[in-house]
Amino acid sequence: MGSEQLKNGVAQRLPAGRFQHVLRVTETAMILADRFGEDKEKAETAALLHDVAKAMPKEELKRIVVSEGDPAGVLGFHHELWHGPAGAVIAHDEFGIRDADILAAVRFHTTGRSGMSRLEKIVFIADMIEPGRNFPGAEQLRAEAERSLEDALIACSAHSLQYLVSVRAAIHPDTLRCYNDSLSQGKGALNR
Ligand code: DGI
Ligand code: FE
Ligand code: FE
Repeated sequence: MGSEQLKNGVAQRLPAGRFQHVLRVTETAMILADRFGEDKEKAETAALLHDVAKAMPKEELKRIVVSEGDPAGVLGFHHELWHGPAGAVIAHDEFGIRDADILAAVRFHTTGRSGMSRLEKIVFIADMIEPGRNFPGAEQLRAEAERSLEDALIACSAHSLQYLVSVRAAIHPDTLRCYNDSLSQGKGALNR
């Protein structure tokens, strides 16, 4: 499937505003791929598909996650965590994606995880820093991503964790593992 065909398929599954977010994430992911030596085409495909399941009804997402045995254990957490794993299934079954790294980048884009590949980091970070994101602190995250993928991961992961704690959201183990693992790879750890 070419990238135009992929774009059309994703556009059909998403409301216009969400599709625009996907296009901005894709552009950002391709810039990061260029900057940090990742395959641009893989970054494009993974970013185009990262939110492919975002508009599906909760019951449908749950059905897909249950059908594959919920390997990451997301069903006990907020339903926002279901569209990544479900999206990976859609990417495989409906879009014919067989590249394990692309499928992992879609699957883990919301929580992150320990031992993320370069492609997984790129999609995770691009999702947070795309130009439409204007939460306080977004500029700082963009600045980190100019220099180092590892330090950007620490900054994005820490920011997301702080936000989740501030709203008293339950933290998925992969969200926490992503943060802890990012500290061991970057220079931004405070060593406590
Ligand atoms: O799909 P997007 O809106 O583009 O972004 P996303 O998939 O990164 O995040 C969706 C939401 O999931 C966001 O509001 C933050 C939330 N989230 C991320 N990790 C966790 C989480 N929510 C809970 N409860 N626990 C987590 O560990
Ligand atoms: Fe998402
Ligand atoms: Fe997204």
